[in-house]
Amino acid sequence: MLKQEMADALNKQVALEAESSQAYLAMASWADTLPGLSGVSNFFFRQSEEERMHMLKLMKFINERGGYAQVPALPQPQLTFTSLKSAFELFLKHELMVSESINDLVEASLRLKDYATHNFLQWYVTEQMEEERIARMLNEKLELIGEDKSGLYLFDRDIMTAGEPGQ
Ligand code: OFO
Repeated sequence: MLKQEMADALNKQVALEAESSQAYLAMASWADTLPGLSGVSNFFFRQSEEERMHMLKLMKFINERGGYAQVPALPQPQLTFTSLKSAFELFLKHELMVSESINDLVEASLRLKDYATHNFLQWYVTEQMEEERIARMLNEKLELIGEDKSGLYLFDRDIMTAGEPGQ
């Protein structure tokens, strides 16, 4: 049975995953309106779906352990970006923030001696490591490319498979 403090903390994470999904959905739609960036747009649509899956996984866990997973109210995410680089910088910043939040949850689970939640959270720890790696790698690529149009063309093509095994 989940302690109230743990259930509340997990519900905050539900909201954060939902916010992440919305934030990346906004990035996807923004990129979708720009010429030649269908790879970037697809990438963010995919990320948005993944975040929703992370949210659902948490909700199921909370309910299965006797808590009540609450559907959160969401603020409107940022809708436009000054550049592709700024969108990807925000993506990395957001992932780092989510990682910190997961770390706080792990810490709370240990403090409350909730080892089932601690075990459940390991999946999120691993997932965040991978998402941070991808976000960093994409930011580094954009840094290298600068204003080079052919570089951007290749970036958009390569990002189609970013996040898949071996990438
Ligand atoms: Fe939910 O994995 Fe990133 O944020």
